[in-house]
Amino acid sequence: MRNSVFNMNVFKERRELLKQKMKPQTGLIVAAHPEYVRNNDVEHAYRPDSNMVYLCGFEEPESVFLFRPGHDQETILFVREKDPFRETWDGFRYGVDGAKEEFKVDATYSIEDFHRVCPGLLSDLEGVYINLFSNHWFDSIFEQVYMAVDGLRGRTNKGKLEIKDSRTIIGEMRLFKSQEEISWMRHACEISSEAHIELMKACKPGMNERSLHGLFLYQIMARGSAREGYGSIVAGGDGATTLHYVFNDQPLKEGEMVLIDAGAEYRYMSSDITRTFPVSGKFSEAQKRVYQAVLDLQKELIEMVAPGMDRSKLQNRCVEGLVDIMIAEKLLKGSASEIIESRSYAQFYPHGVGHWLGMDVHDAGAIEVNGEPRPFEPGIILTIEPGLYVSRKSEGVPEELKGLGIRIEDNILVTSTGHENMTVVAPKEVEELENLVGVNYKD
Ligand SMILES: [Mn+2]
Repeated sequence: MRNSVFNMNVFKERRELLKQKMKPQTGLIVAAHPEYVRNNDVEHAYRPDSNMVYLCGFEEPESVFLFRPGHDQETILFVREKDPFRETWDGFRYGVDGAKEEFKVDATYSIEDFHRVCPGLLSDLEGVYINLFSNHWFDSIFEQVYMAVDGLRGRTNKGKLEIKDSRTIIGEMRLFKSQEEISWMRHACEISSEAHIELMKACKPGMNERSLHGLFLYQIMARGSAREGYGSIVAGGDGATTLHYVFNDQPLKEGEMVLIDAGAEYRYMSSDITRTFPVSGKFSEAQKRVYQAVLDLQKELIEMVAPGMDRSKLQNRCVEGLVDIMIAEKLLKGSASEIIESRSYAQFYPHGVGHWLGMDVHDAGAIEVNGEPRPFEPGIILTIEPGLYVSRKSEGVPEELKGLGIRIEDNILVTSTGHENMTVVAPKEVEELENLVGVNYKD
């Protein structure tokens, strides 16, 4: 037997809120996504679907949760059956009875019976919220159910079961974090920040990027994190100018900077921190000048975060600030307005100022409402991450800036009075970094 890390009241409260957002006479389905083969008979480590975990906390593959407000059986889980043979190999399964007991739902069935049982549970509804076309396993089992529902309704003069998008309605909920979710995120941010500090202390020229990645995993897992929230980026020198650098396998060189974009997941809340610092612990003049300019801008952007602010205003200020740096550093010629108009800045800054943060690193929730940028409200968590990237291949740029990639990223909670920087523990000032980097090797 395994016990869930969650108190089941969390899911009950979330479902009560969801109920108020659903149209009358509708149901909602979330499904586990499938396992993926890594090689031969080995699968990739399984990380459950965020919406599935959000609404019922069930973490096994081959499971479906059905929510039918107003019915006697309101909460229903379809799960894998107990299987002593498979459990000997792959580990514990709750099974039909265990899932009902532990996850406090009204009814559970074997997933093998989904196509037989589910049609009857949907046939009297007007519509169902569902996420189709992103989960081939679920799409294939739902197709049969949908046809069977049609058959049942044909005899009752009911029209077709209306299909609605579940991601929108759940995304609206996930965007606003509860006090408990904020406390889990705070923990994810704290342990990630502490891990970044340990990486700074352990960094030295000649070390491989992979060593720092491994150290990050050790530091967060030793602090209770289940896994990284996304594939960590450890990119020395020119590697940092590739935005989603995935190789993490090059030696770190004296004189270069290293960019580390890594965050821990705790209770399914993911932190997302980026720090950039000199491999040797000492900034060159050019590195220091550009870094300080990006840092000043990042701090200014964080100060702007408050209720009523929106991502579009932050993005505009971010672009303006970075374009000023690009002109001062002779990366681009011309006036700021021409550069912004032509978007020529995008070769050195091709991404956004930040994104929602939560169970997914790029979290659910619309960034626009009725065609307008969504004003920030308390309980939203977002990243602020300006960056400047000068590839070695860039032409017509100062030699001293070639191969320089800088991004500084913090995780910001919108509060009723302004904001809270949840990753403030991770150092980013020039002097702090110079004092910390490589300190493990100093007497
Ligand atoms: Mn990010």
